[in-house]
Amino acid sequence: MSKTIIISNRLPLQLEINNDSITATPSVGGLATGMKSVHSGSDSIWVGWSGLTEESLNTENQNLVSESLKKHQCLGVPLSELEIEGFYYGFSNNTLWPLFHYFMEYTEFDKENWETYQSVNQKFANIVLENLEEGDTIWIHDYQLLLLPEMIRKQKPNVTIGFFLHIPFPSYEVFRTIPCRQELLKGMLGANLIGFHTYDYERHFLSSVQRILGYEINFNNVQLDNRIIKVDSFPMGIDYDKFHNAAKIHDQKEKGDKTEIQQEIDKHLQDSKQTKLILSIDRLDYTKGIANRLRAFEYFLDKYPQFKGKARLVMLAVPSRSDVPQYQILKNEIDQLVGRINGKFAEISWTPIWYFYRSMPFENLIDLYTSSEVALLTPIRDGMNLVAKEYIASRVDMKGVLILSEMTGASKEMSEALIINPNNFEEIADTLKFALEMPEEEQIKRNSALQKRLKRYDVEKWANDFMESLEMTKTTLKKYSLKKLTSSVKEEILSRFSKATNRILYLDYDGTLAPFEKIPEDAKPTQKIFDILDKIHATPNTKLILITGRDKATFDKWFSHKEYTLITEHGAWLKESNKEWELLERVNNDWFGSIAPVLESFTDRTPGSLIEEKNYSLAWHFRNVDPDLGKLRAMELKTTIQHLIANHNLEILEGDKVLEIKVSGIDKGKSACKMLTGKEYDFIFAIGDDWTDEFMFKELPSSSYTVKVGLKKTIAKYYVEDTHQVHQLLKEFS
Ligand code: GDG
Repeated sequence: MSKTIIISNRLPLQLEINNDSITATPSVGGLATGMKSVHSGSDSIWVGWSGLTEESLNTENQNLVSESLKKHQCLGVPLSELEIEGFYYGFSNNTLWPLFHYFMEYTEFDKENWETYQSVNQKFANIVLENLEEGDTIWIHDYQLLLLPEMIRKQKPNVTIGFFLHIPFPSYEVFRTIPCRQELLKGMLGANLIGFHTYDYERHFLSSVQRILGYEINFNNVQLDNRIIKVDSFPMGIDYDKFHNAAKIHDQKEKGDKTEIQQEIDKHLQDSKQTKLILSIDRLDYTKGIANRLRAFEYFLDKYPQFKGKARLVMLAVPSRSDVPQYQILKNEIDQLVGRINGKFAEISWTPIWYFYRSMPFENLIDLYTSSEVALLTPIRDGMNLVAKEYIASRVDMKGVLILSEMTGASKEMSEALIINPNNFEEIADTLKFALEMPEEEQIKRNSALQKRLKRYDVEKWANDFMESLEMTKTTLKKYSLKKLTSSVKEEILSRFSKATNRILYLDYDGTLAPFEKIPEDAKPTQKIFDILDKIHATPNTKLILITGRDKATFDKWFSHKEYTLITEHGAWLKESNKEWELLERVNNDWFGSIAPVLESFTDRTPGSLIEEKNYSLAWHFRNVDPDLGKLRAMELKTTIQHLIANHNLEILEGDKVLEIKVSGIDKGKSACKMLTGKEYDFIFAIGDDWTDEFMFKELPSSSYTVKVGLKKTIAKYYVEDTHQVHQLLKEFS
């Protein structure tokens, strides 16, 4: 039976060794809860690190750990202290975490850590591969495992892999600074589906893929030669019912059943009934903007002194990654700030900040959520921020005001909250005042809309949506695999070829016989290409035609010493074996004078673009232009030229990163068909990669074998992946 393999850095369990026994407690975090619907029954395993290093376990313990993990359908990836140091603290948290959160000044690139990151990802891959069976689906989580999708795909090309990034994906300008940018992107692109929390992260990722790897993007799909990768946003939700129901129970508790913290809070509120609580909860992390929040609170008390004694900041900072130096520095900074602000404002009956540096049990979290009139969450950057959602879900009476940083993923969905810029103290202070004074009806109105959305798109819905989307990628693949030139189709074509008495083959050049180069002149035919073509040409009763959009002069230079038939400029020129060039169509170029200046002005304004002047057409190439600018300018150019060409008998042909203006009525389809007159061919074959080759596929007789290079939309009967596969196929013809 096929299963789902979930993979994350840490397993969703807390292990504890007591003498010779191990206790495993399931984690209660958002991810573990969300994946419950996916990780249930016997058809799923979860692969990850147990949290115990190899050094902390003897052989006996190791077996106990494995057994205990197995009971929870988990599989451990054993990691040593050194590996945790380089992979987790090093590359994941000292390089990727700060970079992806725009803290470039904290980003260190250490070659050894990068090597450990690669080898640990490979370790994960090996364990997954050992346990992978036909039909299994894989879901990989987060920034610690960016290389894993590709590592698995290399060994199992057809497996279905989903990848979800829980943190932001930074803009291209930031991402490009990391030396191993190509490896990271390629690693992620091993997946079939890549998910982010927001559309912004999605478009940043796509922009990096396009600019760094030069891959084609179609809407939200990355187009590779042999695969299409879907990229989409899935804003992660919370276990709404868990928080809402816990808050309901909390509100009904008798005094004696209340937690110690709640009793303390109640006591303080009784003493100072007018004091409102402003809540702040985060892991202690520089991305969460805790220090700024404290400074902004100080600014608020200075600006609006009437709130002294009337508002209190309750700040829970959960210890995190305390082995990383930046976190130790931050801890000291916060300790000092809290001390200074409390010292500055404290009165006998009131201290402005209650500060907890620890992790609290779930029921205390509910105490804080339900007791605080305001939640002040001001991350500098945050992938999503689940605390914001949990606060709203816990407000059973629908009162309470959420102030949320616009730099969180959650702010994109929670527009009824008060959205602030975490760097603007003026705005934070004014918003705090506004929140503390907000009428209850308005609070209820805002929160009811928020709650409705959080309840509907909860974490289970999120996980199921992702899995459904991943499932759908299989259908897309199937659609393409129907046209794939399989070995049986290949055999059929070859057998028809050898049995035929009169054969004709049309071969496109750029992107088909030769891969694209930055400068068109660099795509010269290699000896390998000549060898393949020579052999086909030497086969009796076989007409070999190279058919191209290129200009006559280039093909003349490259191929006139051979006897192949050449058709250039989409069919304007023909050169039969051992004959002179002849004009196939009556064309002129007296229109160049009115169109060329327009193309020149576009070239001047578009770095990287170039004009190619052919005998009877003008081509504007934008392969080396910034991809977005290229598309934009091409659109602009089309519109500008449209009314100019109306006066001449011209048309615009859109090729792969090129716009060509030429006399209308000339295309590869028409010229290919002309070559069929006067002779009966019982084997017709055409191959090409580009939009202009579609004319050929369309016009040639339906019995022809038509083949597209690359997984693009086509009317050809079959496709092959790349020029390498073209060569393989053509070699077999000879
Ligand atoms: C990463 C991304 C993204 C906090 N203190 C205690 C406690 N918590 C729980 C909260 C919440 C979770 O921890 C924190 O989640 P966040 O989303 O706020 O932040 P990260 O840990 O940084 O998570 C983030 C998330 O992944 C999911 O994709 O939203 O942007 O950085 O659930 O309730 N839980 C308990 N005691 C505490 O003291 N029990």
